[in-house]
Amino acid sequence: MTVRCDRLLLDCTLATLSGDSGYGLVEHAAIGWRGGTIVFAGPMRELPAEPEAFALASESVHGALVTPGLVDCHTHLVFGGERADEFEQRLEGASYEAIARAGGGILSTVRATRAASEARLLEQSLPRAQALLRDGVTTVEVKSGYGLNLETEMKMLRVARRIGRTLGISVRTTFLGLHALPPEFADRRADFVAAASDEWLPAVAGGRLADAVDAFCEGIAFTPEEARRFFESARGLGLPVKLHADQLSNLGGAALAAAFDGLSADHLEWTDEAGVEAMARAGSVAVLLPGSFYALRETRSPPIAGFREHGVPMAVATDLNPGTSPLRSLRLAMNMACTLFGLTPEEALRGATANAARALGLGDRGVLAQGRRADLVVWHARRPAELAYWIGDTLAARVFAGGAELPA
Ligand code: DI6
Ligand code: FE
Repeated sequence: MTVRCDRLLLDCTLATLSGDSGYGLVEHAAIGWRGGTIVFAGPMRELPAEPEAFALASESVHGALVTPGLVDCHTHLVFGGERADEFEQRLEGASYEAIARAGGGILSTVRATRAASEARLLEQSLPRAQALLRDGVTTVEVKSGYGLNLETEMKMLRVARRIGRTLGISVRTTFLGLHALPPEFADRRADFVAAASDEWLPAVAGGRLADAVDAFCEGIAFTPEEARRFFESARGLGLPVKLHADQLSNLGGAALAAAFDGLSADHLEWTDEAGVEAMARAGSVAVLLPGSFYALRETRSPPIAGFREHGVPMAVATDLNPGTSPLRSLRLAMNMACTLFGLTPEEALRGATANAARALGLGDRGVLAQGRRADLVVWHARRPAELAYWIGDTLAARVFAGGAELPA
């Protein structure tokens, strides 16, 4: 019996990313889907019928590269205002930590985010998600963390979900409950951690507003013990954890995330061998964020060789945020991961597709194969390495999410 597709693309150069390594390249390929699900991805000669009999609509893409829709698995793209003033201060020599300790940094964005109405926050945040989509991102993770009170955290998470519905892309939300200590809790750290863990987290989970939780474990933020307290509450509610770990110093964050079977540990510039081994045992994904490494002019690279050696899957994300990574292009993050961290273009593409999906706990996407979601991109490119190679501008020709073509 012939399976019929709604849409069939012919003459594709497919990078399926299926299998554990390699691009999964198939030349002279076709990909077809019905509803939101792929029903065929393979060589044209293996199509079970003539295209006209097999699909309601078929067309050639003339050899263009087709990949899974990109997945940006770590962003903070919902926020009020911007921090170009801090960019200027850093160029004059102020450090990120010094600006944060003086009440700027994250707290300055908290003030702007609290002050913004929900409609205004959506209006400010939507173009950032649109920029990602325009260059091939069909799934994006968005963290809260600029509210630091329940009302504003929930407002951020609702705005994130609305962005997904408005643009037709998938949005996964993460409750970043421990990001910074707000002024009303100054000198009351334990009370803040208790409120975030025992009151706000259950409320967010009860409202089904978060798919995971996250914390910022760092000298200028929260200790491993505080993060552990928060994670225990998340575990009790059945929510998976992610962690901003070992970005500016080694506090053992990677091992902490692994101890909670974390979906991922992110940043990881200072992660040591024990942290890498713990992640390998737990199956946690190493999310690399070269945008903040670049913007802060960091010099210590994450332990890429160790991740490779121990088989820790690596993902690449933008960390799109107003302070340390005002980066609105996942492809540029892929380029930076190659140039700054030494990833191969193949690792960068796997890191923005299959491994990024894994960092979000999503088993239905990130590769092109029968049964997976029909999230895919047709590129103005023929070789997969071009995606990490070209710098600036967009390269996506057509973007399909859940089988539907999205307006450019
Ligand atoms: N790590 C980061 O890179 C961002 N948050 C975090 O926990 C920075 C957020 C900001 O500076 O606004
Ligand atoms: Fe971040």
